[in-house]
Amino acid sequence: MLVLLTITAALAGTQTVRGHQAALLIIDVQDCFLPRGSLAVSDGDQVIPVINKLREDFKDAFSLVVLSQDWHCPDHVSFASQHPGFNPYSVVNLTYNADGALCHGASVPSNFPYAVDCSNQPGSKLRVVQQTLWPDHCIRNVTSGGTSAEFSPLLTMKDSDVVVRKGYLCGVDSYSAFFDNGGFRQTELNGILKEHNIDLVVVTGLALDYCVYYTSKDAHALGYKVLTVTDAARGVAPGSTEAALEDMKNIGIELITAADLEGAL
Ligand code: VGL
Ligand code: ZN
Repeated sequence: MLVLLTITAALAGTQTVRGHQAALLIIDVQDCFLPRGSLAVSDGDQVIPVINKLREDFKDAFSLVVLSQDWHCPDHVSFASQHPGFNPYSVVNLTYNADGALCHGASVPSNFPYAVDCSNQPGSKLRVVQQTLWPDHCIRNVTSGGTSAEFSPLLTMKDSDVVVRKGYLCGVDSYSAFFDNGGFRQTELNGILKEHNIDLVVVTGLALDYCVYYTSKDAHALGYKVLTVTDAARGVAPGSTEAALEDMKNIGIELITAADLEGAL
């Protein structure tokens, strides 16, 4: 009897999200993606109050809050500025060797830093990855101006939050907070979620058609239940945002609004 009472008391102040161990993932809510940022997402700042309210309303339900941070070298391979003759938003093919090193190629001239000569490697060992070229953005340790990688000062942050950086290798991009775009290496995110016995992730942030999309997809592929909160996210472009939403829905990722999640309590 006493045992039962104790358990009931311990559970009284604890919420869950639909009975799961839940983590809130806040993707890339950084100055570079916000108004005045060098890769500003339209209305990107409107996600901030929605995310702040979610974490406040669910503070007993999220056992973990993770913020991802796009964290690029000043001469990152995803920057159009590094590819002479190519403009932002054009798409190039990047080739990687079996070790995940960037190879010299059409848009990667021989003087490109940190690229290697792969001409003596068998083609079967090489991997081609499509890369959209972006304006310079989210440069590591830059704390002011358009390319600042800082989190928005308006975003609620707590000491217990975990920050996961991505895109920090100069020669490969990383949209997902789990893996780089070539699938060569993973961040610490999956390990952290496992340590906390998380089985459900609620995904929010920027940009809906890139980092939110690929993070949601990888989380789903890794076996997590995934709820992506559409009004706590914004896309870079309408066409790719529609396509991302459609793909997530087809895969079995649940697209919800913040109000739907409130209804789950
Ligand atoms: C992102 C493009 C380039 C994102 C990051 O956070 O969605 N998009 N780098
Ligand atoms: Zn980036």
